[in-house]
Amino acid sequence: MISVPLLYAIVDAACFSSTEDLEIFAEELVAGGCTLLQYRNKSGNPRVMLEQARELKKRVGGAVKLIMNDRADLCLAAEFDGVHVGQDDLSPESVRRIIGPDRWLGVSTHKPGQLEEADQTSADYLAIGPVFSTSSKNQPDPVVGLDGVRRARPLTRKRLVAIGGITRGNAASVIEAGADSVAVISDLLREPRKSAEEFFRVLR
Ligand code: 3NM
Repeated sequence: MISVPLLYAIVDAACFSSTEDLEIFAEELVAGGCTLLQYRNKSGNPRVMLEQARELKKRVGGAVKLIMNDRADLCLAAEFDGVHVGQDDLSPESVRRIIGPDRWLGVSTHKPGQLEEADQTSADYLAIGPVFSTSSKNQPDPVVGLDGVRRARPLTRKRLVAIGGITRGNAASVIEAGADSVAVISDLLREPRKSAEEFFRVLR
């Protein structure tokens, strides 16, 4: 069983105007105590993605686990520690065949049926969301609320990561509802180090 930290920080390339800014953000998160980062780039230019991922690996790879969103091939190419896939990406088992038994595999789910299905795979952790409304994702699924987290908890023994609209203000309630970890984009952007520290303070 993997051990996920309480805060799962997502570095979304769409939020930065340069690779340098993205790297500085990642370094600040690490300084704030983050030990798990996901690199997300929905614009999907694979060359840019690999370049940024390699830079991240160089700058913070020694200190944190790095998860590649969507792309198993780029996970291997950048020597990341895992892959996170959604419902429309390669299936968890296809990704597992590519990344091998040791790298982490996470799967996004948005309703109980998807969670139960993903629970039958070799995924290491399952994400459930959006818990609250979010502006960081195009066409998000319907909000599941804290009740959605409570309902998800008994459906899997895998690590449960909640995502979507989670802030320092509501994170504790999400963990209380049964999540093992909260995944966050927006509420880390403005002051990454301070925000990460505050997340850990309220979640402890
Ligand atoms: N996935 P923020 S919600 C990337 O429901 C993502 O699966 C979601 O960003 C899901 O912390 C989401 O800014 C956006 O709300 C999370």
